[in-house]
Amino acid sequence: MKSSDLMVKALENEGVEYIFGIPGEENLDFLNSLIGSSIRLVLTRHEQAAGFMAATYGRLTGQPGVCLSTLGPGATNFVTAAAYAQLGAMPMVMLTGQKPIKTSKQGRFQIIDVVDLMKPITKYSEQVVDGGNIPSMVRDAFRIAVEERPGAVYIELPEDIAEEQTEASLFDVVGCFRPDAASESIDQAVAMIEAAERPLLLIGAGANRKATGAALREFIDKTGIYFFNTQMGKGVVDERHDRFLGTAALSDHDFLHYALKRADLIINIGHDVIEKPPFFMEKGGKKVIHINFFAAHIDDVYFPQLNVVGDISTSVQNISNKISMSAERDFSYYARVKQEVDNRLSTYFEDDRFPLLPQRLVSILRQQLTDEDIVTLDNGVYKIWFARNYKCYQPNTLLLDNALATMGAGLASAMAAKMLHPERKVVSVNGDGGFMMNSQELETAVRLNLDLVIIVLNDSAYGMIKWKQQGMGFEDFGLDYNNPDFVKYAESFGAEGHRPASAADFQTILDESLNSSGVHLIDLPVDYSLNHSILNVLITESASAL
Ligand SMILES: Cc1ncc(C[n+]2csc(CCOP(=O)(O)OP(=O)(O)O)c2C)c(N)n1
Ligand SMILES: [Mg+2]
Repeated sequence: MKSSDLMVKALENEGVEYIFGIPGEENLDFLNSLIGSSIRLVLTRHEQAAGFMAATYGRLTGQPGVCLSTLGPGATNFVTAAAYAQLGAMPMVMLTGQKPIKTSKQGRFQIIDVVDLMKPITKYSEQVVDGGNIPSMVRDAFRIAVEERPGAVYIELPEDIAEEQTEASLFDVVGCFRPDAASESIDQAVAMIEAAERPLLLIGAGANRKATGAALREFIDKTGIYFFNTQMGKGVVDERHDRFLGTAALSDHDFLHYALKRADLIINIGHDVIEKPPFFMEKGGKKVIHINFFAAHIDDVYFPQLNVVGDISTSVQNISNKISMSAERDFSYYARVKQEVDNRLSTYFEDDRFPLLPQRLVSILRQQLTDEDIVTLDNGVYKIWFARNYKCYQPNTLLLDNALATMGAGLASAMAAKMLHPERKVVSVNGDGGFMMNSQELETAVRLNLDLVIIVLNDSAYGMIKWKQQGMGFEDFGLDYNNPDFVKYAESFGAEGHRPASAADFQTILDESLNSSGVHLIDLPVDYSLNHSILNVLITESASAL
């Protein structure tokens, strides 16, 4: 068999459904081998978007998403997506071509050492030097990509190897059960929780990777312990729960941080320090139990006293079964924090000023979407408003990146989410800056016949950095730009463009867009004038007074 045929068979063997990417001349044998395959090739208009789509596929399914590019320039365009998958713990396999490795025909034209380039930002980076190695390399790459902590892997298939014949045959895909935590660690966790006076539960990204919600809910209901989450841990437990304290979106001085100051123990489920830390440990301060698939990575701000390493859901179940919260605990401070947070989060939910406040956008979306519908975010200051104010009712229904926190991934992640969940509504919320970084994918979305609503928050600026600039007392400088006419821009791709003129108008347009087919872009003027006064000033003042 031709080695490129074997590569396609090996990917089919792994259950691959889609390959996202842009082939180059060096992938032409592989491309030809894809003819007649069950794998669907999804062409994008930039490799970065293909990488983001593959990573999101991995994030939502737990199985690696696969992306393809040519050598040199195509491969370098994967770099940001590789970092996104690697930091965000999303299983992803990148496959690129390379010039022939046995004989050189074109000198060093387009050749860079991609295997070395990818090493620091992947879990595995190798070149295929013989077609006979394809079965073991592919099997191993997929195993490594999904193994906790999941991430990006890279395989380079040079064009002379791709066209070679090979006798090799595939290996069966043999899964494995995740090990359970040792019972000693469960006993120690139970003892620490029982001895704590004001424990708090934190839910992080790791808890969103596997089904852990039911076990966690049972634990919370049984113990009455209050919980909060990180941005990537949103939705694991329904945020309408009466013990939910909120999402850690700001770095400090939010209500949550004051609640955290009172806690003597944090039970940390699935958070690791790659996601922006929701709290900082101090020597001699509160204790932390780290419950995750792997032991804690130690950092100056994170050095837990106990590791409970194993399947998260089973660990939580086992702790629930053994724990008895017999002593009376005074959770009244947490109850007050919850009351205050809930009141404040909804302050501007009905405010109809236009341009629209981000708080109002959050409330309109929450009203118009069902429990399962998905919102994806790019990176900008609205991410803080969504993380704090948008309540998730189900896991992975607010997809945001709080690990690499790159701009430009929002639209691609929405496209992948819609492909995987055609029955759900998907809304992609972007800043005008982040949207323009990969807006060419409007063509891909239209070509794929996706039903998508894309909201572009128009402030003609890199608003997030403006907000930071103001917070640091600097002069307003250097962050404004002009936008294209987004309505015409959308229309030129064959999408529908809308420009609301009032809050009511926006609600009508959103409703109509959600309930009709095709790609809808809504150019939404946004009012960021309260960002500084609320996020930097008001919250700090009122939270410290509580
Ligand atoms: C690729 C990349 N470049 C730069 C940044 C730094 N950065 C973070 S948010 C931001 C501005 C975002 O502007 P926009 O998308 O318009 O959102 P806004 O905050 O204005 O709503 C910048 C430059 C980043 N996170 N990623
Ligand atoms: Mg902006």
